[in-house]
Amino acid sequence: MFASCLKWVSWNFCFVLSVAMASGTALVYDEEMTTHKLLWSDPVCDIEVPERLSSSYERLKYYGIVERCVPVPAREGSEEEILLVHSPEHLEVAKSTQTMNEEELKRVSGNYDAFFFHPNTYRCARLAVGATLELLDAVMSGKVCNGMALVRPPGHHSQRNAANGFCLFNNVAIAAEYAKVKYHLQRILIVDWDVHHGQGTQYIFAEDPSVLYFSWHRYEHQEFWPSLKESDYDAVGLGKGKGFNINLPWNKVGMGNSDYLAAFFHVLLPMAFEFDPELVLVSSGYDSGIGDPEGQMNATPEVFAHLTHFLMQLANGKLCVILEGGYHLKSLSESVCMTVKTLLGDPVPHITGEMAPSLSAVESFQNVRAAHKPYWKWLMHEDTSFLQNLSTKSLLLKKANPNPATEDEFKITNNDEVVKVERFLEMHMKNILFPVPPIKTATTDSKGSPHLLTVPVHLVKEVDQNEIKALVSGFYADLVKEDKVLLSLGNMLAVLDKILRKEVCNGLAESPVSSISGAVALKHAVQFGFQRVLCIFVGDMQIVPNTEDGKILIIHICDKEQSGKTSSKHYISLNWKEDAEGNDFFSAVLGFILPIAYSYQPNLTVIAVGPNQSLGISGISLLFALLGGLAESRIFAVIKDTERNLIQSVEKALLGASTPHFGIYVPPTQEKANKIKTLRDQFQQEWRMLQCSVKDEISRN
Ligand code: X5A
Ligand code: ZN
Repeated sequence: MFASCLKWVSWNFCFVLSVAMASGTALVYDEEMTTHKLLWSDPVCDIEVPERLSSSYERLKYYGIVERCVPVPAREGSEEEILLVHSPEHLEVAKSTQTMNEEELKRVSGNYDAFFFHPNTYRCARLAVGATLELLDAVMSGKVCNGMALVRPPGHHSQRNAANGFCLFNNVAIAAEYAKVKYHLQRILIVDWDVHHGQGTQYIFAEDPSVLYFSWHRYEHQEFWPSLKESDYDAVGLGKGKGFNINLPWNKVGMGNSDYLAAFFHVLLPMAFEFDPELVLVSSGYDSGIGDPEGQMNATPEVFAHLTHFLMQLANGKLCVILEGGYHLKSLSESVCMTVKTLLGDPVPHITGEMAPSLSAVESFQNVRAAHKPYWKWLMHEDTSFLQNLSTKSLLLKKANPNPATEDEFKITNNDEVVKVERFLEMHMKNILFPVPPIKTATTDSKGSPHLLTVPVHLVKEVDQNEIKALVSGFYADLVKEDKVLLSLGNMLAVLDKILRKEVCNGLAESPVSSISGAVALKHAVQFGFQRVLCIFVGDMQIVPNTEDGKILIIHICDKEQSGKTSSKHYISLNWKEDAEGNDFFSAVLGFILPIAYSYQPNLTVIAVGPNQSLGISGISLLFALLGGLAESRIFAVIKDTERNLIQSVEKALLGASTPHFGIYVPPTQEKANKIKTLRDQFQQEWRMLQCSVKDEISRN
């Protein structure tokens, strides 16, 4: 009976939107870049093979992704463009290799740490530069919103006057300089998620405050290549560039999805939002992914969908992803596909693995946060009193487990390992990929008032109120006496059902009684069979559903202390009143809400707003943007019907039609910073993604 009722309601009230992303995703690829190859035997360089490019592109074709992208042809970067970063001498050496024989090529290659020349290397490297700049132009001109360039040779190790680590010209660094000159950009963020430190990029921008460079990298207390002391967390930049170089060293191998996500929550994203870039460039190496012989990390391909999704919330969506490393062909190509799918606006797959960062990762977060405290407002109130002298790197933090397989042992098992991971990934991708609902967003409009992007729909009077009553009376019988309430609940359930049945990805219901609607929605989703429903409730809650069985997790954001209801693992109250001048909610979302949400791993997210909400449009938009990667992007908005502007803004965000503006960044006051810290301390044993410092461990040991 309920089902038929809902169906009936949905036919009448529910209308559905399918608007494509405003501007699309560029893909830059040129097969010629596969001609650069190693001509002699060299165990250091033999992993950088042409198949890295061709297998990535083949996989994109296999998933039908290529045809969904805007093809952008590569071109050769000009000498002038290369000279934006490199010395004339370096350019001349590179140019001179075009006519060399193998013996000469080998000799020149030997002048560098881990590089090989082929007669067509110079041409490929110029194509790599030009491909990157074409991508940048496509994004900056508004032809597309974002995009990826598949290039070889990679760039981030390359320095003003030297090739290094398979890199000849620094594609991403050239792009940043080019963007400064051509588009007068003043704030560019480079995110280097390659597993190696892009020391070339660090050197180039060390003194430049207009380029914020973030790199995480396998470090192992300086034992891992390129084994530089300046790859550690205390290299923060030089001169005017102090604070604009962020190094997050990984001191153990085996870092996984939760470590990478926690690094974004507790290190990169707060700085990135405070920096407020006009453009984001990704030095996109996938050697940080599972199976890679260089990285020895454990992150699975879908983590790159999440990372990409987060970066898409910056710089009004202007995001250019440029390939760097990645040497396990299957891991590389699946991860590339995850990245481009996300750029296209597809729902983000569920992240797998236990959501708890490792102790070693948390040590690194703590160190880099302490090192950057002088330069970033969001860290102003960071408690670093417990730290030993930062310049003498604590012995406590030194490698505890001297148990690495020897190089030889590793090489023997290497091939088995590659095949093992291939098989694992074959299964894994089948498990996490799911059919994208043909329609992105469902919504209703109880008033029939025109929306910016929606067609007005009027309520049909002949709704069978008794049927809706029967449905909701199972929940809160006394609240459904009014017809108006009843109708809005019927509407809400119609949209929710479309989401639960996976006919649409997300949805929005406006309601005169959003608090009741929210509560009914939670109950209904659980009854439908959803095991973990995350609810962010903004405003006064009239009904707090029972959360004891863990099937619902409520984070309640309200103005004043709720009387009677104390926080528990599954009901968390966050008293937060928005700042009048701008948005100071970043620290709460990144440092608290997001880590809890990822620890919980919901299969549905409900965001309910009103009445008396203590956040404005900017803060609420931030919630939608950052929580949108959870629950396969299954997100349901229930909003008080009088909030016209908010409804329009959320609708656009759900459709992916625009990146909402989050307002001027305001750092948290001491009081608010303390509030977050206290809550983190209170909940970090239960919701482990909250962990960003290890002082407890240190004092305990
Ligand atoms: C781009 C990149 C790695 C060089 C490793 C040399 N380079 N041992 O991943
Ligand atoms: Zn690398």
